[in-house]
Amino acid sequence: MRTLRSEELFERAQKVIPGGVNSPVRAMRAVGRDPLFIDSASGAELVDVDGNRFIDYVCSWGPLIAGHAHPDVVEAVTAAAARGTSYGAPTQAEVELAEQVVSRVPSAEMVRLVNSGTEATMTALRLARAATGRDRVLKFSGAYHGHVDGLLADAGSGLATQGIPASPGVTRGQAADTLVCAWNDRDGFTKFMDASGDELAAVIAEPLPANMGIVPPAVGFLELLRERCEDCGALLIFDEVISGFRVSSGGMQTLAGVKPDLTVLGKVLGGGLPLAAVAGPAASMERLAPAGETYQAGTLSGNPLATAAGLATLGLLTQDAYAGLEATTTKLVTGLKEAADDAGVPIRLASECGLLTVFFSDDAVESYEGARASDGDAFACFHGSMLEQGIYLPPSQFEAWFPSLAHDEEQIERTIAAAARAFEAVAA
Ligand code: KE4
Repeated sequence: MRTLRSEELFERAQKVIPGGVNSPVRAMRAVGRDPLFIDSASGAELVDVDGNRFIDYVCSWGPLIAGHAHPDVVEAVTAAAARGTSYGAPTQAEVELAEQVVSRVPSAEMVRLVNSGTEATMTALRLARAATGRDRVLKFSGAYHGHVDGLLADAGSGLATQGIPASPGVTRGQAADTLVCAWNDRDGFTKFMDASGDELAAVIAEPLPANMGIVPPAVGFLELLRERCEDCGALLIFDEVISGFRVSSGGMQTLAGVKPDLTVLGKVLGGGLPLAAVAGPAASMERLAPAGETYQAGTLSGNPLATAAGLATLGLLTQDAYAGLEATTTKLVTGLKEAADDAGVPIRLASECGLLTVFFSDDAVESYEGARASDGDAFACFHGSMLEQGIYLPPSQFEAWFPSLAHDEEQIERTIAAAARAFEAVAA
């Protein structure tokens, strides 16, 4: 079958798939262009259906920390597939993967594997409500925890406010149990917890927010969440779907030295196949059926292909690998800052090992409000210039670049050289 061109495929796709894509951000609407259809990828490189080659910094939005089509991952998945793709029965690989999570993630004594980050956060909330007998949860504006109805809630006006539906189809009742507080707002969070903390089943946070761009926690903020949840009996849930196994082997909770009550994991854990997880102390996790009464299930949960990809990926994440990823991230951040300075373009850079965001802003970005104040036109201009130069960046200011173990010296240098020209285009 002849491979069609992106624009032909997109035209066809829009007739049979809403918006022509199976996940909104892929449509590239935020940067005012149509999506590229990808034909293949290897290492740090993507090839689109028109044969254009790109250095990839989306990497499937985080899962491909070892790069595309890593031989170890391909071999593991191929071998697993040859033995059967799904049994609907327990397998050794699920036990081994759960043991790997327990050995890496400080808060994990037990693990339930599911198929997506959304399923994992939904399960974590249900566990917290079952454990506390309380209904309400608090999230932070700008954080994304998957498309769980109750978490698609926007902040109203003011401080920690009752959630309002952030999407048609989410009922006021579903949003009403979600409170929304500004990220890094110590006073707002403290005031709310003083007044109503004992009504909360959980506080859920990305300990290193990456869905408003990277907006690190202010010094002491994660400790404040921990302390106040302890005081009021709410569970602290860290959504480490992005930061887990990326910023360090034990995720952000290891870097920050703050242990949550439940951890949500995904992306890297599945190595590019559908796999996510909820992890936590046995006392909490054994509430899940069939050990306990809290129901949760999934036909393909822990399936052999995804667990094979996950085990192969985790096997590549040695301390040397993290040191290399850290070095790559630092080289990128340093080069991008210099290139922007040379072009006279004001940016703010936020990063941790394995991820970074370039905000087109002259002010510090410490909250979602700050991220939204960034210059979207400058971002779109930069993104377009980088794409033209063969650099494939996340098509949204509110996402992160995901360098991988596969990004080599030459590709980093090429990226920085392209950025110098792209910043010049922004400045023009
Ligand atoms: P999924 O249901 O998409 O597997 O995971 C949801 C999720 C949960 N928690 C965090 C912190 C997440 O970042 C995500 C999903 N991340 C987005 C990108 N920021 C996925 C990309 C997409 O939606 O297409």
